[in-house]
Amino acid sequence: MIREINFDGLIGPSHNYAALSLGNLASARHAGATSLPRAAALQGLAKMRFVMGLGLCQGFLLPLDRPDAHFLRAMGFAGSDEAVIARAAAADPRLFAIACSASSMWTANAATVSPAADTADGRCHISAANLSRMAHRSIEHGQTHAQLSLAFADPAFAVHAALPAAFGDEGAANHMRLCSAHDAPGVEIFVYGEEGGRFPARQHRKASEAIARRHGLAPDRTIFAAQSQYAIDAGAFHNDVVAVANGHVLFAHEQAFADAAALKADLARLMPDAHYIEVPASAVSLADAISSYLFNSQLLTLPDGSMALVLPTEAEETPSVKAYLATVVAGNGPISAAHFVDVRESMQNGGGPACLRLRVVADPGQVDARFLLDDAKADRLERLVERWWPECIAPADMANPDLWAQVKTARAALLAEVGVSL
Ligand code: SUG
Repeated sequence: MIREINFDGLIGPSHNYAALSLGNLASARHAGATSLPRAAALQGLAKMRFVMGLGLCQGFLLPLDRPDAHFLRAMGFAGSDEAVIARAAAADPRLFAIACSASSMWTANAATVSPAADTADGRCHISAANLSRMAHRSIEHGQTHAQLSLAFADPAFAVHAALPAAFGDEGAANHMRLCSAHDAPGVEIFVYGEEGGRFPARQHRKASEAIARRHGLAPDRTIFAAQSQYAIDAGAFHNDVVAVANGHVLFAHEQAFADAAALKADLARLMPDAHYIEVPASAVSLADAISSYLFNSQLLTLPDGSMALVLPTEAEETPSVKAYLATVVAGNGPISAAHFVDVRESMQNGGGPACLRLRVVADPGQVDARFLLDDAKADRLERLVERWWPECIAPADMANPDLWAQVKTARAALLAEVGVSL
């Protein structure tokens, strides 16, 4: 049966705070902080369990090989992997941090997914994202593409390599889909940024257009909408920081889009029963929306047909957001529950519940079962994380070769447990 499967990024053992993402305020604020990779991965697994517990299908993607010795070799360091790592760590700590990032945990940036019901050839199309605007993220797509090709090897899927780097593409974080049911044809909305503001605009309109073309989407069911410069300048480095869609609902901040009126009109024309829930700045300021990650929540259709939000605990701790959510849940609108999960380690790098998952609408029977989760596997993964993941990484640890040996061993143990070689 076709259903929505959330593929969360299993948080890798190299998770650290290196302030690598210009325009991502949480990442900048945690420069120099000590990370807790073991706690981070356990928080991520607890979220996956929670969503499974709501009766939904859950998958996961594996962390990439870090430090990335191929990248360091390309940057001129020579020798064995150990030598390359030691030399880069000593010569250029900032460059080395790029090679170490666990940023592939945010699988909303791994790819853009167009379900089979939307595409010309009736296959589910998945395009790895080039993430070319941030150096540490631009080195993800090769390994990500290889992993997606393995997980979605069935002919029901068409997995594409990333677009040329000249056109920044950040994957599903800048893509929304509205539909009457997950397996019915939908309206796909591609949200892009325009240069000229305080921070880099990460999603290029031409990249969005290329994805829509290669996925074979019908032009009359596809919308391209610009992010508001105001939102990017305020720290909405991806659209999913200020908007989220599911089923016939689009939940967005009033200041998310350059031309919200045009988006509403397009949507009303293409999907008359769409429900646009716009949160006014008078109820929740853009600053509160961004610091709490109200919109970086998972908006889920539960097995009984109702809709629930899975939000970060930071949303509950922000008075304006808490008050707003109480009215949403109490009202007669489509969202009837709000649940809070602790993903603080990821949040401190600007990644909320929605960043940590890639939605794929498909028949779970056509997905490689090694990438699907059940309670027994979650138990095993938790034991493995407890055993192998470093407890903490402080800035001074980044030059310690023993840490990187442990990180490599931890990932190897995970791949062996899951039975995947990548
Ligand atoms: O690309 N943070 C990520 C957060 C990605 C959030 N994803 C979505 N919104 N979908 C980013 O900015 C910080 C890494 C560091 O600073 O160490 C980082 O890459």
